Amino acid sequence: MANRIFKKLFGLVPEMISLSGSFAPAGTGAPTASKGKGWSVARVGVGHFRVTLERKYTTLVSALATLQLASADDKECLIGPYDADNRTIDIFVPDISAFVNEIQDIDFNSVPTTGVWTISFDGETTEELAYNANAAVVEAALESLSNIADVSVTGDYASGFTITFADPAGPVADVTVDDTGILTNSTAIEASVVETTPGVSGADVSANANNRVNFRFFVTHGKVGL
Ligand SMILES: [Ca+2]
Ligand SMILES: [Ca+2]
Repeated sequence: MANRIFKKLFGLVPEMISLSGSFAPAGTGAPTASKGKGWSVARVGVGHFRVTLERKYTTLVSALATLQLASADDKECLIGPYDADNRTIDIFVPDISAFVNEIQDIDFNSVPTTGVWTISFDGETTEELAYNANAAVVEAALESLSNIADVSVTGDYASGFTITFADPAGPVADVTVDDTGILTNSTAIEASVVETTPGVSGADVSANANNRVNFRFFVTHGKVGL
C-alpha cells in the first residue's frame, strides 16, 4: 500500500533527465556516434539526422544542438519537434557555406533599332520584348517565367544587360536569346550570352570528417518507478 502511494506521488512529479552525446555527420552512411548512452542516431537526408531515444519519455523540455566546426565558429542546429510515439528528435545541421548567385550577360553586337526579341531559360520563354526594352521590363519578363522567382537585371539595350539570379540560387542554366526579330536598321543582330559568374551551391558541411554535432536534451519521465 505504502509503495503504491509512493509511486503515485512520484508519478505527479515528472523526473527531468538529461541526455547528451555527439556524432560526426560526415559521409553518407549512418553517422559515427559517441559520448552518449540511451540514444542512437541515423541519417535522414543531407544535414538531417534523427536521434532515437531508447526509453520513452513524456516531454522534451529543452534541447540544444551545436555543430562544432573544424575550421570556423560553432553553429547552432535546428531541432525538430519530439515525436513521443517513435521516441525521435530530429536535428538539422546548418549549411554554413554561402551560395554564389550566378550572373549572366546578354550583349548585342550592334545597338538594335527595331523589332522584338525573347529570352529563354530552362525550357521557358519570355513574352516578346521590344528592341529597346529597359532593365525593369526584362527583369519582369524573366520573373514571369514559372522557373524564375527573383532575378535582378541591370544595363540597357545599347550596352547590354546583366542578369543576377537570386532564386533559383546557385548554378543555373544559361539563358538563350532569340535575336531573329531584332535589327539594326535592316541588318541582323547577333546576341551573345556569357556566364560571367558561375553559380555555386552551398556545400554540405557534413562533408568534413572533423565536424561534430554535440547535443543535449532535457526530457521528462512522468512515471517514475512504474
Ligand atoms: Ca527581382
Ligand atoms: Ca550557368
